[in-house]
Amino acid sequence: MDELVLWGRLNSINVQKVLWTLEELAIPFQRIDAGLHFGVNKTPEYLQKNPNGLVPMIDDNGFILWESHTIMRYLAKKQTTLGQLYPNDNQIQAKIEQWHDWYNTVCWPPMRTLFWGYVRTPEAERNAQELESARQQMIKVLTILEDQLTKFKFVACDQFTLADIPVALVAYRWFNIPIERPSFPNVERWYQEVKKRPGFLKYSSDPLS
Ligand SMILES: N[C@@H](CCC(=O)N[C@@H](CS)C(=O)NCC(=O)O)C(=O)O
Repeated sequence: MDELVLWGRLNSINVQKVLWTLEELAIPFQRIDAGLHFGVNKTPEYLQKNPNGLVPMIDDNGFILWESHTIMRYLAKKQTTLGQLYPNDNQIQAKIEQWHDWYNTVCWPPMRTLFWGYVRTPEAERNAQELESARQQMIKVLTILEDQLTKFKFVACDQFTLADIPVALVAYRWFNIPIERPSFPNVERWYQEVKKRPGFLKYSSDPLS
């Protein structure tokens, strides 16, 4: 059986979600750098597999899959002996999917603005008003997360699951950009916990780029 192939650069949040999941599940894989200055993702060969021209994408023995959260869930379902990340319980799985959708629609958009503004835009070109509005929006996002983490130890339930990974990668960005941050004690308590996971340490502890 061929080793799973992952396309994507190491500094992409969506690629990091998949890398962290692969680490948790101890799945062997090879990675091909793709995206931004690496190119690859806009070539006709790549676009034939993923017409969006985005990373990550995987090839699991000829089975092509894109969309980071879908890839994470696919990988977790493959490793049935290690089912803790995506427990075989319809309601817990639905909660995990709910937080994945929430990440896409509510959580990431303002964080993306802050990330691109502070990390990938020269200071002189930053739009202060847009950045402040995104910071305010992120405070609302974190208020929702704080409320959830007051009731549960982790994002979806009382155990670490696939719901924690994308949100922890957002938290890493939030805590590492030069902005004023109000205190969210339960988010901070949870973040200290998820930061210890080997997948976080291996793939998400480099300076933001
Ligand atoms: N919804 C997609 C979004 C994928 C996406 O936006 N990927 C970005 C990197 S984080 C990308 O490919 N950007 C173009 C590039 O890197 O060249 C997912 O979750 O996988």
